[in-house]
Amino acid sequence: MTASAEMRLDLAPLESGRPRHYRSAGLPNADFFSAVGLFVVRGFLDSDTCGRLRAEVRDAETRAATVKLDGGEYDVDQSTRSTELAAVSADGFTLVEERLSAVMPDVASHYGLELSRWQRVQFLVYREGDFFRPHRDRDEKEDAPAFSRERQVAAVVFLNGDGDPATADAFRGGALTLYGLFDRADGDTIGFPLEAEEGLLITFPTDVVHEVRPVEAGERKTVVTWFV
Ligand SMILES: O=C(O)CCC(=O)C(=O)O
Repeated sequence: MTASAEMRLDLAPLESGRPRHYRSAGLPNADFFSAVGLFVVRGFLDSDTCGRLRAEVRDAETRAATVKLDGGEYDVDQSTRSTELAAVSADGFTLVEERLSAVMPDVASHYGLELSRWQRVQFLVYREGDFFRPHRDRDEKEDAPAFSRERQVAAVVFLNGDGDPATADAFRGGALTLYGLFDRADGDTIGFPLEAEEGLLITFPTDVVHEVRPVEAGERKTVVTWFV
């Protein structure tokens, strides 16, 4: 990115008398993704809840998450997705689902969609080196599984954020990176990495290509689901 492009990213117009800052530690933050039209909520989960869910994920049994293979079937393929799914308690699910229920009407009205429910929530943990290569969350092909075809809006909640894992339950690297946010010929090739924050919810239409870049240090913990 050129220096002038960075300047444009960093400062918004002086609408309210002072600029909004779209970056803090070097990556575009929640304000930037909100400004380009996505529905985001800071503090969607409070810090105590995030701490409790992180502890559950840490202590839970985990198994490798699956991914859609070339033939259309779902299986583990760690060259495409290296991520673990954590089996947290029913209470853990309830904590997140109460918040999803409260926010669903706002997500629906933001994107002008009718949403009726969300799919089974997944608690994900990415350890050092883990990643999820660029993909879309919806497959519209007629022979695609119904669960994939029906997905309208993806939701990702961060249980921890970017930071120094030596001093906090945080991680480095592992940026959720979204492509095609701008309507220009090369838009699909330009990815914007999000600065992760504890408790942040980010949503995006399921045709948006996204990836999780390799985690460099620490453990990255997120909760994901899809509104349908
Ligand atoms: O963990 C994340 O930030 C996103 C996970 C993801 O891309 C997915 O489950 O489709």
